[in-house]
Amino acid sequence: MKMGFRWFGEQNDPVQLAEIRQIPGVSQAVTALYDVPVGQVWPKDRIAQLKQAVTSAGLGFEVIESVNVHDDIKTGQSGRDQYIENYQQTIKNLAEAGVKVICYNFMPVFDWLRTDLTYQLPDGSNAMAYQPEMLPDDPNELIHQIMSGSKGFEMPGWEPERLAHVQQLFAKYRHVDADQLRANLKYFLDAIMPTCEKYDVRMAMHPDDPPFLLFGLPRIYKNRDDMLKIEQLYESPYNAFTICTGSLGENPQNDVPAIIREFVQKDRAPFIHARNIRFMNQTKTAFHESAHLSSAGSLDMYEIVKALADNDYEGYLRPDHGRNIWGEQGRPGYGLYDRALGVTYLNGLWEAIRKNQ
Ligand code: CS2
Ligand code: MN
Repeated sequence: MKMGFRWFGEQNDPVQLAEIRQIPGVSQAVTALYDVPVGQVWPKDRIAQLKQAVTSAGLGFEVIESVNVHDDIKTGQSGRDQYIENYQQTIKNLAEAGVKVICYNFMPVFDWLRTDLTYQLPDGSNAMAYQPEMLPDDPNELIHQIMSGSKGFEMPGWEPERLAHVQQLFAKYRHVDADQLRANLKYFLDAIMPTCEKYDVRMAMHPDDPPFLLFGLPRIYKNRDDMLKIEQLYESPYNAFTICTGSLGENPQNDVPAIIREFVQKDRAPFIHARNIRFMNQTKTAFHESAHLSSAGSLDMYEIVKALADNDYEGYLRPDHGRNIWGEQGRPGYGLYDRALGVTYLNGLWEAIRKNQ
């Protein structure tokens, strides 16, 4: 297992690479060029600069999260071929810099969704939460709340400049159901997989978060069945998954350790996001994120790490969202402290399980 830590870059991340370097057992920075517009080629010189920053801090530059996929590709618009060509070029450029895994997602319109980014836990820390009753039925209402600032936060994919065009975006998806979205994914995979195979870069798709239907938009990576369908679109170890324990775990039907076992055994899981969540109601439809410990949430992190250790997992793993603790401000879910505690706990589980094998 190779432990990574997400870093949002010099401009955007209050966490420094030098700090990440001091977390015991972290060998990789998981990062991206955040200012290249979606759909454009990532320039070689910018990749080289980023790599230089990461490697000179003593960390590896082998996992990118994310190279986002343009909505024209997801919706199958006529402009998609150009965007796909750009994506192929980005894969080549990243491969030349030694990148082995690219995390991406195929979520329509926006990335993850929460109803609160600073939900207060009993111990005084803050975490992100999702309570469906706080969500308006009409996405326009939520968009309005976010744009007017009354919600007080932004989420990836919900940036004001994007929301300005969000009506058009929703309109583009009006005729895209789950089968069509999968067909568009197949078109994309058919085009990029030969490049991935040639340059030895594995694509690792991130689950939909939360893993259930929202605002009538199609969602195609919610559970094991979805994964089997995606796998069949292009049979190759390069067509692979990011298994995000928190995202999949938000649906109590998902047996996360079993999913990990199956897909690690098949060599389709080069990247794992480890995170815990706690259900907040009887029906398990609401949750907040929690510290990584099993006892802090609803997921059994021991079983999750065991599923990896039992299968001699050699891929990459990073702690996913943590809480904001010890007065740390900054990016919700991505503070230094709680994720660092998560790393230490996960490494402890790993060592104990391995020594007992
Ligand atoms: C991440 C995702 O911040 C997060 O929760 O796990 O947003 C992830 O980076 C993207 O969906 C992957 O493309
Ligand atoms: Mn994740």
